[in-house]
Amino acid sequence: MERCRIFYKFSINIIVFLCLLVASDGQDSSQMAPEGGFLKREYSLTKPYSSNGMTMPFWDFRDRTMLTNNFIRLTSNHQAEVGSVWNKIPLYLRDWEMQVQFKVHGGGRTLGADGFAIWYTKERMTPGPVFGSRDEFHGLGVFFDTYKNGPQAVTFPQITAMVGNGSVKYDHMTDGKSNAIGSCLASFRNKDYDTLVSIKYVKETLQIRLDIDGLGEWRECFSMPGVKLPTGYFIGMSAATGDLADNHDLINVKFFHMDAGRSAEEEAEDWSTVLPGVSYLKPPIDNRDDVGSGDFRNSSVSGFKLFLLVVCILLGVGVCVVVGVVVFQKRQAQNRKRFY
Ligand code: MAN
Ligand code: CA
Repeated sequence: MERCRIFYKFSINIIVFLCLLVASDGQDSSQMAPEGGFLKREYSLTKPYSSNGMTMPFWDFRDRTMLTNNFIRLTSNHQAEVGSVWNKIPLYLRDWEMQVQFKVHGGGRTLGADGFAIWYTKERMTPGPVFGSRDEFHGLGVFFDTYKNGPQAVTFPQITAMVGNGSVKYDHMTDGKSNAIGSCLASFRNKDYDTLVSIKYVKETLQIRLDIDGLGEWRECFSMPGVKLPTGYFIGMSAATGDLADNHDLINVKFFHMDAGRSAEEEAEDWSTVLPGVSYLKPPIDNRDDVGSGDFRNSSVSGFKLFLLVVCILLGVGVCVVVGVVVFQKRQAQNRKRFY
């Protein structure tokens, strides 16, 4: 009996602990600084963005971009607009992570356009046809594409990344499908909670993660090794509308220098002359993305949660069985007493 009671108490404690762990696991981890990351203020963009409403210390902006106290609006919900913000200081860090909180919203419940882009490019402040910025760029473009221009059978919005070497064109009519190095389906329009993206570039691996489901934790969009991006390029964001429109708002940008544990020799290497490119190219986007072929499923956080849930259920069943057996034995004993 005593052993049963101890087991019962122990199990209850474990269940409560695991349930608390499941409930609290990863809470708002997306809003915390990444491990090994050092915030760089000169590449970040946080409130108050401007002391005079006209200028920002480390950033330029142009076209329809509007500064307010609470957000930076790249385009408003009107047709044929472009806008952009560009950091002023060339970035000489090899390993970094950028976390951007954004809000894309508009009157169209299911349709808005065209999206926005986050850039790390040689060129800056040049408007053009790629989400409000110039084509044939050198460097990285990450596109938050809300409108399907192409005929492919994929669901939108899609997040797509492309590395340009100055001569590759972004193909608007196929939503950049042919030159994408990775993509995923991402429903981020008209959310009433915070929506964030993390772009992490450490040891030549580009990883894109999202927090767009109101869970406060990162989920991987895709990861691609062998991405070559030189130092000395600029960070920027741009957006565009067409016949359809959306408000494309930036809430903040937090930029971290990441400690990649590089050797002194590596640190001394000159990466400013490296040509932008990708050493291993996946086949272009195919329709498997549409049925969620695992872009979001290999999240280790959900795997861990599932494990905890199974442990909880097993322990719960165990406790029920033990309690059942004890009650049964007690009744048997009482019955026996009644007979004698
Ligand atoms: C028009 C064009 C396109 C744009 C759509 C949606 O068809 O401006 O380039 O993608 O509107 O805005
Ligand atoms: Ca598009």
